[in-house]
Amino acid sequence: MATYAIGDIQGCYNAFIALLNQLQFNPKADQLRLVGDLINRGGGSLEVLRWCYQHQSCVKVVLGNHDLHALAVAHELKKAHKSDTLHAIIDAHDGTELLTWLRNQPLMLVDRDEHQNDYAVIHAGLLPQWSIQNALAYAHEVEAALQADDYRDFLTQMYGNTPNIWQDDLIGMDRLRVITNAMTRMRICRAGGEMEFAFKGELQNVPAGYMPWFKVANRQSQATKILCGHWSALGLSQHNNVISLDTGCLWGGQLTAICLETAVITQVQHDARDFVAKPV
Ligand SMILES: [Mn+2]
Repeated sequence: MATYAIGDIQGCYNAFIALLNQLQFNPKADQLRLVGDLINRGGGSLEVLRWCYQHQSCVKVVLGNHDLHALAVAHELKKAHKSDTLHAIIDAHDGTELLTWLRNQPLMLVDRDEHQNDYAVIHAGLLPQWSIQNALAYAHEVEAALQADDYRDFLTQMYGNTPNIWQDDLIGMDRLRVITNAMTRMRICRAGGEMEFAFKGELQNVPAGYMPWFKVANRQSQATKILCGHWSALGLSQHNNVISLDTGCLWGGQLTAICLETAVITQVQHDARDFVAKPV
């Protein structure tokens, strides 16, 4: 029995299956944790989503920015980007069922591996002021909005970069947007937790005054192992008790898994069949 966490798949279904084969993943005995951005940009988004839906007994996922974007596009609340590959899901006979399942997934997981060690999973990051327990409660606030009857209002208003800093007394959509942006989009912030969203580059090019979110001194969540993705230019990174697993499979890199019980890393190369030809 083993628990594996896998980085951003983004619709790279062939690479995903190759990685499961490499792991000799056994759905009856092993467990999988996916760090979000299951779909979009890669050509196999529908197949990845179906696999997760059909393997709910052995896989838990958290939502990434591309997963939330897919929900907004599917409900015609946001226009698709040129590089989006969501039509196959939206047009599928089981598309509504799959997207309803996706909308009911969490933003954050806190769980215990087979060796009884606690770990947390998020797509992007946690703000320095947030303890694991507080962050989990904040994630639940967004999940409640996603699962409410008026979830379309949330999907419409979640876009935007402000406010860029947390305050305990934030209310309404401002509060939900800060939580969503930190957990699904943040890569870097200032020491005080002010987020910046434009930077997507490599570690050595982080703008002055900013740092990776996991390197902020006295981060309140630092005692818990955290698994995340989202920052492909960072590559596989294990610092400050944070394991970042997005190794840019979609961009010609690898898809990466870590076994939580043994810390063994397994990687497969991207599969060109997952890439969608650019429109001429
Ligand atoms: Mn992402």
